[in-house]
Amino acid sequence: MRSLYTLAFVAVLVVFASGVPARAGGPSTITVEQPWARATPAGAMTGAVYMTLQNKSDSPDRLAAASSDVAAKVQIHQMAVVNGVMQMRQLVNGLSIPASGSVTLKPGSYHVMLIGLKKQLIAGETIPLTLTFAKAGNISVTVPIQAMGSNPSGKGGMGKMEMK
Ligand SMILES: [Cu+2]
Repeated sequence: MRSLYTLAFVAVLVVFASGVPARAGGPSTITVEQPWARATPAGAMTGAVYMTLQNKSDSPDRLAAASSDVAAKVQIHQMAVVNGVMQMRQLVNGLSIPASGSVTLKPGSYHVMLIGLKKQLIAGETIPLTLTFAKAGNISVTVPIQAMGSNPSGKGGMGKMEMK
């Protein structure tokens, strides 16, 4: 009786342990590291989300689309200096992530653009974001909101950008 009890206990442990690797979003070849959104001033209609996308597979993948409950539309954007003016444009074909490589979305560069914000992004809160990859499929992440001053370069605020 005692050994049977022990056996049952071990079986429960095994089931529990095997369930652990199944994270939200399932086992994926893509990991989303250090996602963060920049806090917005009251009344702002747009916001930006940054992160590092790590591709653990030996074939390239592509961030094709994104969505969030807090924005009417979510696009993948790139910022670049064109004729001395910082501009941003939508990457209509998405953002490529090299095989066994990574891409970092950061201020002044690639970002996920929230358009038609339904609420102010307040530091300390979080927003949901679903990323759609060509191969890895959908990955949902919870994105912490950080203060507006958290741009490492201290320049290139969203207010200075020109929409192309
Ligand atoms: Cu943008």
